[in-house]
Amino acid sequence: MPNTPPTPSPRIIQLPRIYDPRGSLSLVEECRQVPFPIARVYWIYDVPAGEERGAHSHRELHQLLVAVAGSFDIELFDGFSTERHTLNRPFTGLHLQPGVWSKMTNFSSGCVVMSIVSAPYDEAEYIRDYEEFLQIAAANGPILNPAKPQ
Ligand code: T46
Repeated sequence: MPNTPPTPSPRIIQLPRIYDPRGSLSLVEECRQVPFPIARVYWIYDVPAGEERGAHSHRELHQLLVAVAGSFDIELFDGFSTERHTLNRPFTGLHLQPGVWSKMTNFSSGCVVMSIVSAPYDEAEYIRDYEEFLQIAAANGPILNPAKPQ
């Protein structure tokens, strides 16, 4: 069996890293590393051990998630396929698209998740009901692997 490396996910975005003897610096710029206009930034921290976050989807919102400290796991589901990622580098972002159900688990102690997003906060934009999500997902069609036969 050939030892082929996994295909890199198009959702994983490597950010610039600038290092020198004083330490490292990473950055994001609108419409460059972040493939959408930036309207808001929020961050998640002090997550108790074993706690889960997310478990919802968005109608229109694009996000770039970065574990700026520590690590967490995220599971993505578009109604057709599932993808799992571990974010554990302050120079690696995950592009979370609208129409994808995401669940975040396994937060390490001291984890800080920064999320750069495309619109101001609007609760009406969330899909928190799983049955509603499944209906919308069926109508949307595959998002994570659009070329995969249904
Ligand atoms: C997402 C995942 C990855 C606000 O008032 N303004 C904000 O900008 C945000 C993000 C949240 N809130 C309020 C809404 C809730 O009353 O903060 C409370 C906690 O939000 P939520 O339960 O949605 O948190 P998470 O961690 O489950 O989800 C968050 C984002 O809300 C969501 O967009 O995709 O992180």
